[in-house]
Amino acid sequence: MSLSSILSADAIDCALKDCQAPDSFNPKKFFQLCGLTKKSPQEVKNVFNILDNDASGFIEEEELKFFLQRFSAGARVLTDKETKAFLAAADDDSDGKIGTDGEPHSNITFPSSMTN
Ligand SMILES: [Ca+2]
Repeated sequence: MSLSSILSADAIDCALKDCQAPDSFNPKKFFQLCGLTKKSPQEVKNVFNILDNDASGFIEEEELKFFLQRFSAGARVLTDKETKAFLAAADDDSDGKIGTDGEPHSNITFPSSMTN
């Protein structure tokens, strides 16, 4: 499965164009622009699984850095500042990675605060 089978190419394009400049990335706005906020919990989880490149059940800082490139190979990498801000916004329990601790693996996804 790829992100383009879940999200429309136009929406991905629009979301990537909005954050072309370094340090302009805003995860919540990106999720809105790429259409993720309108997707079902299962579809959001599918996106999470694609971004979790090593299938660890979490999105770690290293995976987050290449977040935009998972949407389009030609996109830039996130700056350290953006990566840390993204992590801080999505990491509910401050363990340095995205995903919910203590939940069954099947429930791990983005916190709803990011996708609503
Ligand atoms: Ca991972």
